[in-house]
Amino acid sequence: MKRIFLLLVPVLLMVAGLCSSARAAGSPRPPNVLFIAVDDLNTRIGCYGDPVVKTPNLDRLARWGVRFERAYCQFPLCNPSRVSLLLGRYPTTTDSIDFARPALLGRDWVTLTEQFRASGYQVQLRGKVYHYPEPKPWSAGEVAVRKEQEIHRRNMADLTRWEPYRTQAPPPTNWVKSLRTWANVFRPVPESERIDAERNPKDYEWTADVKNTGQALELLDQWTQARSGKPFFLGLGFYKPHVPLVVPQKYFDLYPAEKMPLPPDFAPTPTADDSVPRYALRYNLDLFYEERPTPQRAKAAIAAYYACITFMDEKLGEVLDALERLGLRDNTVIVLWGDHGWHLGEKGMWAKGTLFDVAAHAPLIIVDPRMKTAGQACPRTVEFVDIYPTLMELCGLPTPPGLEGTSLVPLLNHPTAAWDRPAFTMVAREEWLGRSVRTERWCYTEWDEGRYGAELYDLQADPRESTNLVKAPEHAAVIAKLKMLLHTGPVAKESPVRAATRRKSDGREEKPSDDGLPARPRSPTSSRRSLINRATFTRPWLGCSARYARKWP
Ligand SMILES: [Ca+2]
Repeated sequence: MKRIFLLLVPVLLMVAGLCSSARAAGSPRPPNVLFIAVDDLNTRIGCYGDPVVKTPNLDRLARWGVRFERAYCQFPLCNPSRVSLLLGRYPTTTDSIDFARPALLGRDWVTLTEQFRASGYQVQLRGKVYHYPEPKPWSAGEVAVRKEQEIHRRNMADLTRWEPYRTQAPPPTNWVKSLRTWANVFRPVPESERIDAERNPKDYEWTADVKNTGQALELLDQWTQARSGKPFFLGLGFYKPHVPLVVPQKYFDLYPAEKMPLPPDFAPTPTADDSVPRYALRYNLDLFYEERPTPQRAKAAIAAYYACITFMDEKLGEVLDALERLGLRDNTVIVLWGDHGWHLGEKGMWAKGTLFDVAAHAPLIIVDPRMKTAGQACPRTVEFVDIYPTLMELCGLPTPPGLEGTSLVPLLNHPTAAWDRPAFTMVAREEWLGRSVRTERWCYTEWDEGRYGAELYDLQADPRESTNLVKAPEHAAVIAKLKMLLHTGPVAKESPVRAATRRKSDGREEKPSDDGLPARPRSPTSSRRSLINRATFTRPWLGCSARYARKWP
């Protein structure tokens, strides 16, 4: 009991400090916040220049605020990206690099939503904001947090319950085998399924978006009528366009498959030239698992992704309409982000989990009705860890210690102002990381600190990252500078948990062979982290080009 009290003291002091500072400032009521997360939404959006998609409401939102043209996630996978954003720390700090939730217990980390709650906001979340339900804050006390962690651990241990909204398939008995049944699904909702979905809306992602949007509208109505004087923070997370790419027929009707453009570097399997380290490629899982799509199949999948975006856009429009109808637009800050990018056939890959721009780059739109920059685009390089401190500044709340991003308010005021911060994105392979640093011109990536290769792309001359310049002597100075950013910057450190894993595995690690490639993949271990990372990368011969298949031992 005494320990719990001691743990709570700093939190109580902090909460008291927040309340008193807000009161002392005597400032007008802070703005409301509408915080919109969109699962697996890349920048195939009208206002980002996509010529095919129909996104009138995303485009409307961009006209209300500032659209960040070069925003990067910290990790191109749902859970680690969201954990990083909502804790305001890089994945090397959170140590969340897969589907596991970080251990918040005993750490004085305050999540974004908890910080708003502690600051007197009415906080409600609907849909997928965190990857899992909102974590219990440390201030809830040791017993509550431990109980929540135990439930989470059990859920993770039981892989048949993994992401339960994926009910397109029967309950899997094996996580990898289950991919065969739920992956590769892209089609309109059949009539019979639609009826079932209405009867049991929890089971279907697209109806969950309908339901959650309805609940968000009810909350906005209630808060407006209640006139409590308290600002609100409404988090709304859309599941679409995450797979399965299934929405009603009318959205598919907008996108005739035969008219969909294929990327110039489309290939039936993950493909890159020999200069690209093979770890840069990722085995297709969400779409075209164990399948080599024809151009026709690939176009049909692209049409389905667009259909899902337009479906989501329509739901977004209902919320924006409500803000206008209820007179909330003038005092509501809006942030919309997609949790990472998404391959649609580029380099023969589908979905997420690579460090190429198409997977690391994601949409970010921030609206503050007090600003004079509505409708402008910001060309500077920004990161998702910047969102937390930005919201603190926009709402006049104190920034908790330990945040690793920088407030974007200077860019919201002057979108083309000078800005020299790079963006860091990482991804897990086996039991180590690939790390990228991006500036406005360059992207430099190292795989396991360069042990398994490196890449350099000139994003201005080669936005599709088709030519790896890492061995070009004329770029040695640029590489040295970028290498320094990776090795001395905020993601250089290895988290304590990962460091322990590495020390444990060092004894059995095989030395790279003469060509710098590992002799063979490590033998499977029983750890869940290893299982998931291996599932997303091992057996590449099933998905990679023949060239890569030959290289793999
Ligand atoms: Ca996602």
